[in-house]
Amino acid sequence: MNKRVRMLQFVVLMLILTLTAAGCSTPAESGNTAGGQEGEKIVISGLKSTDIEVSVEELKGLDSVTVDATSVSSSGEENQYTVTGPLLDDLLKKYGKSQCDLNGIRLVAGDGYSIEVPPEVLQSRDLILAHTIDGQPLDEKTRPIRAVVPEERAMYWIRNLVRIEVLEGAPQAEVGRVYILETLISQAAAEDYTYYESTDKAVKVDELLGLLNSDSLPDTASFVASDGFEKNEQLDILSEGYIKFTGEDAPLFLSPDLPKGMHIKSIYLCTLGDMALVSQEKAVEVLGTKKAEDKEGVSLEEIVSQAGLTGTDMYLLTAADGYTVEIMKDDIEKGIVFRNSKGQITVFFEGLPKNTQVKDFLSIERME
Ligand SMILES: Nc1nc2c(c(=O)[nH]1)N[C@H]1C(S)=C(S)[C@@H](COP(=O)(O)O)O[C@H]1N2
Ligand SMILES: [Mo]
Repeated sequence: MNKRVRMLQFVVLMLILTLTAAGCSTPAESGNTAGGQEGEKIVISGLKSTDIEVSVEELKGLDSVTVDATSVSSSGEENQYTVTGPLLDDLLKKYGKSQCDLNGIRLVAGDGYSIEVPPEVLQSRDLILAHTIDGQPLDEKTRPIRAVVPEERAMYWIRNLVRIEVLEGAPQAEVGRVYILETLISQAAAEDYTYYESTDKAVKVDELLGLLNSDSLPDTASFVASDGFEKNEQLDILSEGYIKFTGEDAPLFLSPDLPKGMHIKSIYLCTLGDMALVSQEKAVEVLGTKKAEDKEGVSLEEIVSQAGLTGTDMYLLTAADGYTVEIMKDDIEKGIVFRNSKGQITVFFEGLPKNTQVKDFLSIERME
């Protein structure tokens, strides 16, 4: 009985396959992998003055490598794959470029996922433009190409790769002002945000950026999470999302419109051109605390140096209500940053006059 049912299923399946194949207008040409779709291509921008289109056919014609690679997701889940495809570097060579000379690339998928691959990764790893995985053509959500970067986390292994943007590599600006993320967030309108089963509080990134009142925001922001994870993201993408500041993984960048893989968990540091944002709460986790009189908090000196704000004789500290205090370089080490009983992030200087204490501590900047 069971056998006959399966036989019947097989016959029906074959019939469907035959009919579907017969319905196709153009017969597959030789050399076209079964299941491959005609006209599949990727676009490369930033290499020449105009975009370059590279067909999957063309990629299959290049020398290819086949390697066993393990992908590791952000949650630690591991998957083994045997991937086949040309190296990005071999493709670049056709245009007189080399992967290790690039200042970064952005891989863009058709499903809204995208990720920047930094120069350090480009210099030390192979990037395979996989057209075949485990001996099979790619499935619907993975084609036309999956980028595979063996030894690097799966966030770079982008499925449904449709575009490679060669980036210019923005010159690294020196940080001149450091904001405390919690105080900045307290100045924005909090909204309820339901994430999985819990409803937490979130603010719009766009509103936060507005509070920075900078007339020259960069194109990209660099993040460091409290577990050491690093990632760059485009401001255009960030502007569409939220920072969830309560509950699981906070401070968490997320957006209802973005694939989950683009969320950034436990943000410790965010650098935006000549500005840096630091989470006091994550700084406590990363740097630990010290005591000054009856207060316990993170060393201001350490925050300033982690954010890259150095080399000045005088600093200006600003509170959310506009209160300011000037502090000499040598006194910075006396400062600790803590959350007071009212929940305000506060900076306190051991041994300095009481009016140097700044409640709702918003920022510290270099004074010229
Ligand atoms: N197109 C596309 N590619 C993607 C993603 C995505 O959402 N869309 N997620 C990335 C992330 S964050 C991870 S961890 C891996 C998951 O890959 P796996 O299914 O092979 O484990 O795919 C990466 N590639
Ligand atoms: Mo991921």
